[in-house]
Amino acid sequence: MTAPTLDVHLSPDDAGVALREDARDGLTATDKWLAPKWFYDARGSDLFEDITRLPEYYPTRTEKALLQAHAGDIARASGADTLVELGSGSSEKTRLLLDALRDGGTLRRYVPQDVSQSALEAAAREVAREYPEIQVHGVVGDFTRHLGELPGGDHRLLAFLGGTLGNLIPAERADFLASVRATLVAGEHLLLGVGLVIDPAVLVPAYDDAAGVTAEFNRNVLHVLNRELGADFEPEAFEHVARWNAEDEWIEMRLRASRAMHVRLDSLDLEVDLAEGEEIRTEVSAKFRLDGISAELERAGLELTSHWTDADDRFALLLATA
Ligand code: AVJ
Repeated sequence: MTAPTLDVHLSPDDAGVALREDARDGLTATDKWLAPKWFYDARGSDLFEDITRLPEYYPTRTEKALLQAHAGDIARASGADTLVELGSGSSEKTRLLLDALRDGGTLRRYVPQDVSQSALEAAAREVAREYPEIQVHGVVGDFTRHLGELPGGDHRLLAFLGGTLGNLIPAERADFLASVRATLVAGEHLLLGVGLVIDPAVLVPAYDDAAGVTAEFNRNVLHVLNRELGADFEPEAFEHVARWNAEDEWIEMRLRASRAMHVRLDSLDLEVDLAEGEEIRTEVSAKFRLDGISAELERAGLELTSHWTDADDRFALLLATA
């Protein structure tokens, strides 16, 4: 086995700078917001792992079953020598794709990309150990900014799984897909995992589970601000809200102030007032229709070549080519 190589495009301070900017923009806006990427400190990542095992949260297990059933088809259709995984985390899903590409005889390299250097190093080392015959090349970066820095290759498969595309609002999504198109050379592939528009009676509980894990995950962003920005939010004084926005076809997670509050963020030298009942939007998780996402891909210069959905049409894997 060769030791993984690592490219670092984020300095340790980049995240801090971005968090300060986001927190100031979001908390001084008329409709307050915080970006979902700030959920994921160590505790938030653990809580998300717990979410993926909740009975109500179908996306992770549905996507995994789709990959189990179709990784071979994806490997054949892409013929990829390199699997690039955007926002790689730790996932078992990686193995399903790596195994299929290895069995297909094309796999030479795995390129995990993530914002968290520590998570990436651990994941890269583990894959290098399990797949001694391939090269592992980690990239510490942000998928909205550093796609252009990904290592090139003859035949890459870019995987963006888990429904994370849904965290981008439509304008960000168009930018992201355009930068994917700009990164890929003709014949390379993009694999997307996206949640589909389904009955809100199934969808909403996936974001508002009975055990309250998602509520705790949502409030975790306030713990992050307290620690990183010297803020004095009282997370327990915020109620978790998960709402289906039928017009935009996305789930919105919000934190609702249970009473009027005055919050101080020392590192920003910022004071924020919240009225009783005022909400901070902490996440959008867009759901898709096949014709809509196919048109979005086409507008970005990508062609949807295959798709697979589960029996209940809750989730889809989409394979597109440049
Ligand atoms: C990791 C962005 C795909 O939107 O379903 C889970 C995050 N938020 N429960 C999603 C999440 C609330 C998740 N993604």
